[in-house]
Amino acid sequence: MHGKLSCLVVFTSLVLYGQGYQPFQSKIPNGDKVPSPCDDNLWGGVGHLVPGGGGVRNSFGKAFGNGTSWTKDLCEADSDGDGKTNGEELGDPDCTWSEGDPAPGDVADLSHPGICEPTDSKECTELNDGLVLDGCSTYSGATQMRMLLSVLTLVLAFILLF
Ligand SMILES: [Ca+2]
Repeated sequence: MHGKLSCLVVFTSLVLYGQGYQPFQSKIPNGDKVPSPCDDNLWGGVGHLVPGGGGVRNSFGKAFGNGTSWTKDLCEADSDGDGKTNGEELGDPDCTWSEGDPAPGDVADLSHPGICEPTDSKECTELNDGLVLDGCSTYSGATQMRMLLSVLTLVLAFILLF
């Protein structure tokens, strides 16, 4: 009885931790390969202020909206204001990609569509307005809260088990 309940709790915890951005990654070109301007890691939650996704959205996330698709308008827009269109940043400069197509472009040429780069330029410092600072501090905000919830759930599962 306790075993089944614990499994359910662990499963729910993992689902909660994993959700947030993954359903959206497949809706934009190279959605799971967007580099972080802060380090060598990927920025999984492309539309969010923190790399792990969840919480407040960045300019690209706001433009993307809720569950919409990769439209020509979104592709041609420059959401972060750095002079490159969202399509150029995500490897689809001609805006020909559709959900389900193979990932376009060269991974090495990708950049973040919701963060003005180079981040240390004067214009980008203003445009990003603290965004990069938030994102570059590890486990801030929503990510930290979700990790805490997962750990608490796991602890509860072990208490129930033993
Ligand atoms: Ca841009």
